[in-house]
Amino acid sequence: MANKRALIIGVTGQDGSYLAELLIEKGYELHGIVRRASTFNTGRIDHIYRDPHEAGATLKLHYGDLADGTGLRRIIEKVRPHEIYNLGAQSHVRVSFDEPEYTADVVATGALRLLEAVRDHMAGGGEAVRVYQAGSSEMFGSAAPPQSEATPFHPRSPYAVSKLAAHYFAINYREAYGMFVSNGILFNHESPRRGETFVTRKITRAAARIKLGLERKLYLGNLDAKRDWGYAKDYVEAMWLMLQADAPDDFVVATGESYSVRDFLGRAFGSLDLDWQQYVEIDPRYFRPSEVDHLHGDASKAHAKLGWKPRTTFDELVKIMVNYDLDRARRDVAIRDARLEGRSGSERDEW
Ligand code: NAP
Ligand code: G4F
Repeated sequence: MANKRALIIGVTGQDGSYLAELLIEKGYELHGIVRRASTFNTGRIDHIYRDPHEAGATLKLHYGDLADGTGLRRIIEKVRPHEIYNLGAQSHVRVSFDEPEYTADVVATGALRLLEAVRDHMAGGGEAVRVYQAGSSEMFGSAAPPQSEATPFHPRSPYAVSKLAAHYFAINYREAYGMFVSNGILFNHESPRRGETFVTRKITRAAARIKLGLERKLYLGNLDAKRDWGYAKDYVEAMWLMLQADAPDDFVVATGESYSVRDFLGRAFGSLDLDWQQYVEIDPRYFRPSEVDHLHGDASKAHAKLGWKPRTTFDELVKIMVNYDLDRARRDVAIRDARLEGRSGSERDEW
């Protein structure tokens, strides 16, 4: 493994950060693509990043964007990766209804830009590159559960349509050019690093803050939707396994259990001895123009061919997330109290 180089697009995201930890542990020379932002956006990988001037730096970062094909090509020429994990995306389904063109550009055309860059790199004499394409259970949309690799797709959002285009670009580049491109069709996976506007993290964060008196209400949309929720740390192992297989293929990655948003609320608030019904209100702005009602994956192919299985149960996942958010909320309370120290009574009331 000593000389294997990997490039992660989307290294600053939830999955990118767990995959980075896994690949470093496996001894890869690891490179990541970071989007330019006006503030630091590397919070999820700060713990593994070292200043490149320091000895032993294991993760090298490059500015790049899936909207910028030329930049992607330059990075690939420079890094000469053996494996590329394309995790970059505008990944929020509700937002994709507000920004459909941008979502399609980054998610669908971005994947195409990457495949073209890899194709040209190899045609120009570069070593063979294996590509992982981050597909989504959203592509199944309204298809009846349980969903497997054999289930016909019926996407229900601009995000899902874009992911499906990327999925078929990957298959086409496999068939047309013999490239090693594997599609992971991952069902929802969560963690304490999940973005705060996805429903699970929104719930665990709010439950913890309500418990400590930092917030009073949580506004949500459709509580009836059912999802097959797993733990992100388990799922990045499946990504890696796909690129170690003898041949490229498509794999569903899921737990095989599904729960409603209402179930998640009950577990998260219940674990803090709170009754969620006293705190949750419905705000129609969180409804989607077209919803995905029920995702429930069948990952038997990944189990049989990759030896992959989820390790973390639904209850363990909820507990991991609630405990993390409770610690964060305690820290916020401590910071608030430190600020209040020394203020007069009326100043405290204003705060
Ligand atoms: P995430 O936390 O939203 O991370 C997305 C990553 O993509 C971030 O690093 C983000 O950078 C980066 N990115 C956004 N726009 C980009 C652009 N134009 N060019 C390059 N990078 C860009 O998502 P995640 O949950 O880790 O998911 C990883 C991938 O799997 C995504 O493609 C997602 O659509 C897909 N997926 C996720 C799930 C799930 O349940 N988590 C399930 C199925 C599929 P910033 O940090 O700067 O925003
Ligand atoms: O947490 P969500 O926003 O995740 P969603 O839409 O299932 O998408 C996630 O999983 C996909 C895999 O299937 C990924 F491809 C995608 O990138 C992303 O990671 O919403 C889950 C459910 C939905 O049915 C939504 O309508 O929760 C419902 N929901 C109810 N109230 C809410 C809310 N979702 C959000 N984000 N915010 C709410 O207030």
